Amino acid sequence: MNLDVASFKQSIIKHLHVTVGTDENKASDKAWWNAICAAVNELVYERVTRTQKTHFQKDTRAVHYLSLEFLMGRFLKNNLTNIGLTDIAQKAVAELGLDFNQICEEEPDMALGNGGLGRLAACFVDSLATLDYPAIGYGIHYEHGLFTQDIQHGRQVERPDSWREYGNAWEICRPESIQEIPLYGYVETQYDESGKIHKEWHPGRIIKGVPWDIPVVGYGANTVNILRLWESRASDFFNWDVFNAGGYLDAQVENVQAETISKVLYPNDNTDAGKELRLIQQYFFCACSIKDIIRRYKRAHENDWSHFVDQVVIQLNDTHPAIAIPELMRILVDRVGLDWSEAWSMCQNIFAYTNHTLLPEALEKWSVRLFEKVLPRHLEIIYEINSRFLEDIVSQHFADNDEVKRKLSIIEEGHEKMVRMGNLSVIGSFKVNGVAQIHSKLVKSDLFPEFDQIWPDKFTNVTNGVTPRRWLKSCNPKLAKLISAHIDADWPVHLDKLKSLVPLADDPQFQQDFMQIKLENKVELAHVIKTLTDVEVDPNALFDIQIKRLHEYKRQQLNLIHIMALYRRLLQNPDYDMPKRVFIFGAKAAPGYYLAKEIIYAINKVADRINTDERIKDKLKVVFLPNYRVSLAEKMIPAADVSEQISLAGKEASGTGNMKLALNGAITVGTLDGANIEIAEEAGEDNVVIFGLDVDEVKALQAQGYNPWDYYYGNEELKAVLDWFDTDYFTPGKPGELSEIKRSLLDYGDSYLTLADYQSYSDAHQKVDKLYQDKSVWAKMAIINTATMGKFNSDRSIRDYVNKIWKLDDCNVK
Ligand code: F58
Repeated sequence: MNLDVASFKQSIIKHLHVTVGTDENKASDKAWWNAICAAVNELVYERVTRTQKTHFQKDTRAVHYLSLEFLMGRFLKNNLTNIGLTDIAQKAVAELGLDFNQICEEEPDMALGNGGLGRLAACFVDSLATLDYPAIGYGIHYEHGLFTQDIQHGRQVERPDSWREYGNAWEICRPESIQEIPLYGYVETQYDESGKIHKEWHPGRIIKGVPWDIPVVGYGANTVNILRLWESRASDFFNWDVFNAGGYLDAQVENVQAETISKVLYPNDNTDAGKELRLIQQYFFCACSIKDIIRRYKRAHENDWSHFVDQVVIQLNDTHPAIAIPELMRILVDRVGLDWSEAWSMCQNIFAYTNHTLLPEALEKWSVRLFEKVLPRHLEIIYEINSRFLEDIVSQHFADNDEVKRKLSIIEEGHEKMVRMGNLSVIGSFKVNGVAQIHSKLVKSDLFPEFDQIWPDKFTNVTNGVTPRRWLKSCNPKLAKLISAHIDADWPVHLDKLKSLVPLADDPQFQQDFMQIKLENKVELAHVIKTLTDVEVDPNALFDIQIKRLHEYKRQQLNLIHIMALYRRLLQNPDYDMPKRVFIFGAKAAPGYYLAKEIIYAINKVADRINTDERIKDKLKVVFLPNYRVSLAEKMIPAADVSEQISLAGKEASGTGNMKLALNGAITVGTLDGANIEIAEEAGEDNVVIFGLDVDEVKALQAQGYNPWDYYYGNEELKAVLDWFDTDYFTPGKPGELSEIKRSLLDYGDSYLTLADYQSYSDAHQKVDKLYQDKSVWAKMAIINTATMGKFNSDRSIRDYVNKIWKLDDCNVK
């Protein structure tokens, strides 16, 4: 980047005056932050235009990534990193007498997602731009992203998130590309002169979709793609009718309803909300996006549809955008006038679907009744897709097997008829992928075995990845600098090059440098902990971190039980041999997930008791950091010694936090689940600590009949810890306040085999203690972890998508 400190400083001051409308004497940190963003945008916007012009001129094939969630986090540091301006900006800001890190704290996280799935989408758009692929992300411009979490008296309290209350520096409104979206109403069957049937949908409502574009700056900054997020508004044309009929107030009510669609992100992870508004959100953003795709296609090809499948590929991020399939059918058949088979063959060459979960409660279904009310024409189309599929394909492969037919049908028969979005997605897509090797295998063998029999080439794997720009270079600048001092500086785009660090793993000087940086990162995190929770922790202690959504299958309760066991051991024997340990949690629970919230409460109560117990001489500390989010992850991950990845085998599709932590030199304590398996393969078995049942053992135990009481009575320590939940030891004066956790593990059957894995988990931690006591052994393991995580670069994931699914060419933007 040909820009010097002086001119960047000038640009910031100019924007403070002309964009923010204030001056150096009055400016708050927020005003300075806005001015810096504007100075960055001056460079970014020009590249957006150039990128779009190049893609148009070269008439490139592009991927359209449809996702209900994009968990982008903050942009400023990331954009500076990607544009190559970090040093210059830091110097300019320092010369202005400001604290760069403090200014960066002014930026609210753009938290338009729940967890892994949304963050994956964010990493993918970063990689797509970095690798110069023509791509656009489509999603919803939620007014409120994921709720803010407060902890009050140990309990989670949700507050609305307002990431753009007073405007957001990074987005551009594009009123010229507004779309009108129909909803509700009825379908009329018409016949033309030749007797051909035509379906006319008379909607009961029209909603306006307003696009907001967020530039996505690739590393190296040639390509700047966009993320296009749709905001719902009342349609002018529709409201005029009501208004003219004298219904001013009614019109206002309709405005409110229309604007509700993009109001708020549903806060569930891994459960299906099943609410009307959620279906409308899904349709709203898919319909806007499909229209936008067609508008862009027509600019180059007018009404010649023969190149459409060559130019357009649409990736469905889970089943949430699956309604795009019948929507494209509707447009091609009802509007363009193509015949069914031609339209269907186009759809089947355009859509591809990524599955992110096997949990039954997360597999989306919509009641036929609801569908008929909201999207009557789409329901007809789905019925038609289904009957053709069952007649032409299923009967060919499974003759008269009614049971298979029932299972593969898009419509689930029963007390209430349901539309199965998973089946629709598989039938309407040319490729279906899981997100880690084991998960993709289970998608084929357990979730969709008959579909795999029909279309064996349809199913594939693309192991997830994370962007090393945000998750190493930008969040851990000291480690990034150390790495660049030893290997080619282009490792952020060729992450496999980290392998050249392997020989340094035995080098005492490198070990010392590496661990010194880890210590400095821990000192910084200790400050954050003190600020947020008032707990003091020793940076020399082992920092053990579990950060992810709170869910029973992720088993934060296993971690908690083990912490209680350590505490008990220390109380029984004050000389119990273990290194000083700090256990750190970050997790939001879905607001309606009762047990998850109880687990948060229990962690906090146990933390209070342990942290104030002088008998254990600070050997053990427990911290629950409130409001876990991307920007907090960026502070926690560089400081982790141990990464907790302890889901029940077969339940975590992949995980991506596991990759970020290992990349930053944390040792994984994990089950053979999701991407942990591939992390262990890459790092080598000696450099991770694996415990617990594997997928086959889980299945065998469940088949034989799992009885958690056997483990309770069979393990004296486990029994004592579980019984502790019934006392008032952690909740003085309130015995039994934590009992629900014990009940879930014993009386309600322990669905995620926590007790079965307990002993093995405890043994794994004893192994960790031993390893940590030898500083050189630990340093070597940590370095090897960083050095071998090259595979988990999201650039590699994107290249896999390109080669296996999207078949795109990269496009150089000058
Ligand atoms: C996650 N899914 C998987 N879903 O659980 C995780 O293993 C995987 O690494 C990640 O996707 C990326 O592939 C996930 O985050 C959700 O949050 C959905 C949000 C909408 C409702 C249903 C769950």
